[in-house]
Amino acid sequence: DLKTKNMQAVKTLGQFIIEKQADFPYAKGELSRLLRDIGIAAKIVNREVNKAGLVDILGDAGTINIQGEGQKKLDVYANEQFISALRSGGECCVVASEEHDECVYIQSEISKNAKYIVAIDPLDGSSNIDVNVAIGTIFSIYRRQSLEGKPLIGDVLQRGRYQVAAGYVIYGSSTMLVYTTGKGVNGFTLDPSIGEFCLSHPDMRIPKEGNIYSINEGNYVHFPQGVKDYIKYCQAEDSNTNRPYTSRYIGSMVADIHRNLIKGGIFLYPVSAAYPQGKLRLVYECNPMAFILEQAGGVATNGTDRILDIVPSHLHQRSAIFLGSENMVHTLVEFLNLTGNQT
Ligand code: P6P
Repeated sequence: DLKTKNMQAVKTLGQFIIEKQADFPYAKGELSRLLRDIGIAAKIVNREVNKAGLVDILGDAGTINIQGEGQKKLDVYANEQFISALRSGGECCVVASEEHDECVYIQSEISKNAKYIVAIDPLDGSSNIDVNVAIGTIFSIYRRQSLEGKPLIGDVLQRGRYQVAAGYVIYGSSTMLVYTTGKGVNGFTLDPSIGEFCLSHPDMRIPKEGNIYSINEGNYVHFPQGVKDYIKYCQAEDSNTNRPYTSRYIGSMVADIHRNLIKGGIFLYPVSAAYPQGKLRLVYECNPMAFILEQAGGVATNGTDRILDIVPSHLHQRSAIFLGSENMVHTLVEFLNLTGNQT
């Protein structure tokens, strides 16, 4: 019957991770356990995000993070949850978090020689918490290069192309976890009735064409000329190329990119007067999102280079980013090349 059929159709994140472990012949289960630990922390954070309006977890924690931004209690809480899950899971030897100036080294007996490194933005878009807009967690996983002992900063500042896995959680109308281990992208929706992320979006692919462009047009006057020209291109009438496009901008990176991944589109955060290097962080925002979008058939660039090829020089460095449907990003790059001034 339908109920049995539905029960059969449900595949939890845990079952999926174990099933896909077979994709990696030498896997001994460390990455599987690491992904499971992240999934568990995401469920705990989700519980607090969902009641943020009800308990005194809104408003400022009275502390300031490296970005000089007032920390909302929820992003401090999320940071603590993910780091403690990684600490107790024993598969991660160092965490680079948006909420910490320096790396957090996990030097317990079980973790100090662990194989993996995690870079994470525990709660991105936290300025949206108080207005009930979807927010997200973004994570990126590398294999350590140094052999043992305290990890080196070079273990953390690896090019995005060396990511072993990357994913995000979007705490929206439903809570989803979307991740890749380099063999495609899969999306899981949290079923609160069983407390499990269940496979809901297998093998996600971004449409090559799209008609959504996402950019904060309030910064228009400061954009490079090529970006201005591309925005006018998006707004021009041309039925042959399905223009004018639709403008959609939530102001929460995970939400904007998740929508474009499903519907097709381009997300743009160019340099601006306020952010001459771009606003979004290379290590724990741009690289994981670029890995996911490429794995879904999309493109991610800073205007001149593939995001995943950029050599990071410091933990919190920023980058311009243009990512999404292949044909849209390619058209944007043509506009940037026409004017010669990249980003
Ligand atoms: P702006 C949220 O603060 C964030 O870090 C990203 O989630 C989002 O894409 C971007 O900043 C929005 O920035 O300048 O448009 O408000």
